[in-house]
Amino acid sequence: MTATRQPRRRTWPGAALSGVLAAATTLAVAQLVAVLVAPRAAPLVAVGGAFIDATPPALKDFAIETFGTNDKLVLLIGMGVVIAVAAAVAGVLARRRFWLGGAVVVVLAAVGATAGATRANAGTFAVAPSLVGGLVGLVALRLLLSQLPGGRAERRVAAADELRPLAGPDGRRVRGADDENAATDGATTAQPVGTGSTRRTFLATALLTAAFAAAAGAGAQLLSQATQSVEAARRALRLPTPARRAPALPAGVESGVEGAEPFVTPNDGFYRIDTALDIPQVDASTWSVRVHGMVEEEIEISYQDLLDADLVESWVTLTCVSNVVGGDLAGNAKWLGLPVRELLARARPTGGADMVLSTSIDGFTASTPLEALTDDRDALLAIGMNDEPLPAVHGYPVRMVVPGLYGFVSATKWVVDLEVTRYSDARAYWTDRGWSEKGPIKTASRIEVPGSFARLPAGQVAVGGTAWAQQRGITAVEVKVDGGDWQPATLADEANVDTWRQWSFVWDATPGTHQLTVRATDGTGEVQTADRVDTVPDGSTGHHSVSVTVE
Ligand SMILES: Nc1nc2c(c(=O)[nH]1)N[C@H]1C(S)=C(S)[C@@H](COP(=O)(O)O)O[C@H]1N2
Ligand SMILES: [Mo]
Repeated sequence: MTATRQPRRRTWPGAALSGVLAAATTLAVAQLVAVLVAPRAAPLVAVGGAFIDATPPALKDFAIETFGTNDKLVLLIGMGVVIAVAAAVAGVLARRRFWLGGAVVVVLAAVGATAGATRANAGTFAVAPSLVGGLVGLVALRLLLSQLPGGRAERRVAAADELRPLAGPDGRRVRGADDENAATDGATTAQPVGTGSTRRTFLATALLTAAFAAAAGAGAQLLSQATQSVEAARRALRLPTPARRAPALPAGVESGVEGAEPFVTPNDGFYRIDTALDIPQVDASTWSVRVHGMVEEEIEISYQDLLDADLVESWVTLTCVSNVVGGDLAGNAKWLGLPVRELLARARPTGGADMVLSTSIDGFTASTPLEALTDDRDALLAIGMNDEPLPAVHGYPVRMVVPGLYGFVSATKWVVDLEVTRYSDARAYWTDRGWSEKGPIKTASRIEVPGSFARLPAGQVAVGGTAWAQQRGITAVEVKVDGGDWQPATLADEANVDTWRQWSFVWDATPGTHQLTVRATDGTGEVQTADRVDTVPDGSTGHHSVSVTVE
């Protein structure tokens, strides 16, 4: 035969691009629908949330240790990459058999819908974002592929041409549908094919689809901002004057070592750890918390009840159980709230109860020993943080703060329910994921200055850091240089036993590489253990060291 074959045109990049654009359209439309009818059921957020809930403790711990407070961003980026790859594959598959690629989209949409419907407090329309998004995505995929050179529209034209001259030389009719080269194979001479669809029309369609997805995404963003009345209400709030103010901080709570962490952690620099991919938007005017379970009297109080109550202010250092030795998952703030013991005194727990299971609006739960909520420590149902209403990420409108316990067993943000119960009857979120059911804070100390691997001039060097043992207080800190003796550090003033305590140490540094190690003694006289223990299941132990080079 004399036919000059056209160079085989590669269509997979266009097909892959079609898949990715269809996925972007799906997500953007789903986002828009979510803002309108089911804010917590946007597929990325719902699937990501379900993923977080299903994450084994070791992986969660790894994520926190590796990415810290960026772990959620990393998860979202990871999901984005996975979806993009799946979408590209779906595009290429759909190019050959539409239902193959369509099936990928359908499966992804089903996963999104299932996740949306099974999140805590999922609304009636929780499946809508993923379903509508998936449908629109399928249409976009079909449309894009039809415009792909060598695609459906072109093949139709080619098929029409084919009727006239040409069966193949062997008389075989070329089946257009799934053959990349249907058009060229069908032609006996090289002729421009694809009058119905050129690279240009495909690109135009792709651009239009991208613009549509971007518009839907932007629309969702704008709409959600317009409906974020919660943040506006939060900003307009004026906190009431406390019935009991926190004592003024002693003048010497800071060690004065340059570069050390501040004694009071500013709200925007406060560590954030939670399982919430999207920050719950809780309307304070409809918020309430219910105290029930093993109580003589059920109680429900509103935000206004809290504003009207005798609130107390208290300095408390919050610490995460996932904090590694020397880590920074700890922060110190002035909290304003109602002592939980006052609520419980009204509810009157019945005999045998030993735990309060607090539940967040997003389903997170914590198991706090009843005793820690009824003794005289300032366990608070908090509404204020450093003279501001709680920031949304830190639990607005109301969270728990319990001195002496790690956050995972006590510090429930966006709290809506307190059930008085027994450890033998109920389990908390992390208890089901390999962590302990109780979490008293272990004595910890860290060197903040100098930093690890710092290079320093010889001579007097200011060493400084922080130590904490909430509820017990810190009574001594010691520093060791290399293998030498423990030497006493100077303690900064103590605010109270529930806050961390700064310390400083003047080191006469000599040239060479040195290791500085710190340890603390708590108010019971117990010296911080050197035994290195991992964070799982109930908090790390071990001494913090830094290596420095003195020149
Ligand atoms: N609703 C909710 N509250 C939560 C969590 C959570 O995942 N969800 N995490 C807890 C953990 S593990 C810690 S350490 C503290 C952290 O509080 P912060 O983010 O305000 O620092 O919140 C606690 N409260
Ligand atoms: Mo935590």
